[in-house]
Amino acid sequence: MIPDVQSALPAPELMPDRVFTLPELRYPRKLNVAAELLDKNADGGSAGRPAIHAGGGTLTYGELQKQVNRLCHGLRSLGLDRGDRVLLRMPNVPEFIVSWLACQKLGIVTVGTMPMLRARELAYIANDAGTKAAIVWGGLREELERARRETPALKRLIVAGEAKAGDTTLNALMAGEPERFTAADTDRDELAMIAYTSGSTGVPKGCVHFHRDILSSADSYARHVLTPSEDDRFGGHPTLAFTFGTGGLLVFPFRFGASTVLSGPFTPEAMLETFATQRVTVCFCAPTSYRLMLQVPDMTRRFDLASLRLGVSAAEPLPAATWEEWKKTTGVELLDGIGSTEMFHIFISSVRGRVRPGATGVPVTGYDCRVVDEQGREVAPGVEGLVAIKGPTGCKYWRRPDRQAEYVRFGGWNVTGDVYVKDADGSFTYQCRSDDMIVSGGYKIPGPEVEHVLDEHPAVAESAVVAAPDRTRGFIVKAFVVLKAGRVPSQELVGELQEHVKRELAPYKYPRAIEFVEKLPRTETGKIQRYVLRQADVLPFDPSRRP
Ligand code: 3UK
Repeated sequence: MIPDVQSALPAPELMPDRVFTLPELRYPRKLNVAAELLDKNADGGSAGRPAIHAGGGTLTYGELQKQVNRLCHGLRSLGLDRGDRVLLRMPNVPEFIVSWLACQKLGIVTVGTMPMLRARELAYIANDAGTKAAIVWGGLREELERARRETPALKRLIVAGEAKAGDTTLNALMAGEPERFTAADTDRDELAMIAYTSGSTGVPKGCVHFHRDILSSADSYARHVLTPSEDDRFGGHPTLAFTFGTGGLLVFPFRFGASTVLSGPFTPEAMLETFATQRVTVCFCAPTSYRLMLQVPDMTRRFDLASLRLGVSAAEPLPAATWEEWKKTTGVELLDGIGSTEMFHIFISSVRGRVRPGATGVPVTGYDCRVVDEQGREVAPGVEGLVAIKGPTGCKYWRRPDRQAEYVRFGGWNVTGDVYVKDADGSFTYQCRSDDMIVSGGYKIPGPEVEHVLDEHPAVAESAVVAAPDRTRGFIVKAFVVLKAGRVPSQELVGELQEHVKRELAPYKYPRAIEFVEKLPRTETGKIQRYVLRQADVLPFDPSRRP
C-alpha cells in the first residue's frame, strides 16, 4: 500500500469486519478490478460483444479495451501513476467509463464527483482527496475551474468532449498510443476509488473502496439478486459517480459480460424512451423517478417496456403504493434495496417472486444484518432499532477517524443511521433516519449544510432546515428562516434565498419550501428542536415587527 494512503485510512481497530465466506468472494491476493471487468471479457471470447450503448452507437468490449489501454499509456505519459488520485467530473458518457477503467488499470484511485456539485463542494473534495489531475467534461468545466483557485495540488485538467484551444484533451492523450497495456498488479486490498457522501452534518466524507470491495458487491448482490446474463442490458439514471450508478451501470454489467445503456439527463419521458428503444432489461432508478414515470400519460401505450425483466429501486424508501402501481402498469417487479456510499452498494434487498411491498427485503447473500439498540444488542422482532451490517464491503472513511467510529461500531458492524424493524419472517422494514439527513428524491441533503449557506445571506439571522413530507419526492427540504431586524418576508425574498442556495450548493439541495418565523424553537441548552419544526408548530413571522 502507498505510504500517504495508509495513513489516510482508519486505524485497524476502527476497520469494519469484512466477511468473505461465500466461495465466489475468495479472491486471489493480487486483483485488479479493471482486469476483471474489462480484460476478462475482451480477452475471454467476448471482444465482439457489446459493452456500452450510448448516443445511438455501441462500443464492444474489444473496442473499449483498446481505448482504455491507449488512455493508460496517455495518463502515464503525464506522470500519473499508481496511488495518485484523479478526479472525474463527467455525465454518463462512455468517456467516464473509459477513464474509470484506465485509472483502475493503472492503480490510480478514481474520485468520482456528482455533475451537479458546485465549486465550493468540488474544492473541498479535490483538496481532501489530494487529486493531482481531473478528467472533466467540457460542458462541466466551469465550476471546476472556479474551484481551482483553492486547489493548488490539482495541477492538470484533461478535457473530454468539447474542448478549447490549448486544452489537454482526452483524445489527444490517447492518440497514437499502443493498444495493449497490462494491468498493474494491484493488491486486492489496494485503494481503487474514493466516493464522497454528504453525511448528515454537511461536511463530505470520502468512502474508500478497495479493488475487491467493488467486485464483492457484484459477486454478492448483483450475482445473487439480479442473476444477470450476457444478454442483459443495464440502464437507468443514477450518475456513474454515485456508487449506485458505478455499480448498476458499470461494475455489474461488466462483471457478467452484459452491456450498459448510458442516457442523458433524467426526464420521465426520456428514461422510458431509452428503456424502450435500447431494450433495457434491468433498470436502476430511485422511487421518485418510478413515480414520475408513472405520471406520464399513456405510459405503456407510448413506450414498449417488454424487454424489462426487473427494476431496482434504491436511494430512498419504496412505498408499497409505488410498488403496486408499477407492477400493475408494467407487469414488472421492483426490487427495493438499501445501499450506501460507505457499503458501495445494496446490502438488504427484496427477492424476485417473494417481494413484500413496503418492506425493503432480506439481507443480501454474503451479508449479515440485524437490528440493534444503542448498545449494539439485537432487539426483538417488531421492535425499532438501528440497522447494523457485516459483509464483504464496509465503511472506511478517508482521513476521518472522528466519523469512522460513528459508522463502524459494536465490534466491526456498519451502522448506517437508518432505523429499521425486523419482522418475525426475517424481512427488514425501513422506518426513518436517526439524524438530520434529508432524503429527497433519493438525494441526500444534510440539513446543517443548507442552514449554513442560508445563514450567509445578508437578510438571514438564522435558519433551521427539516424534511417535510411530499407526495412525489418522499420529502422535500423545508427551511424555517428568521430574518434580520428590518427585513420583511416576501415571495421575492423566498426566490432570492432559493437562488442563493442553488448557486452555492448542488441545486438539488435548495429549500423547496421556506417559511419565515419569528424565532426558532430551542431546548434550554440552546439546541434547535427540529421535531417541533417537523410538526410545523412554530410562531409565524410577526408583521408588527415591520420597520
Ligand atoms: C438511504 C434508503 C430506505 C438510507 C445507495 C444503493 O443511497 C445510496 O447511498 P447514499 O450514500 O445514501 C445512503 C442512505 O440512503 N437509502 C438508500 N436506499 C434506501 N432508505 N430504503 C432504501 N431502499 O438512509 C441510507 O443510509 O446516497 C443506494 C446503492 C448504492 C448507494 N450508494
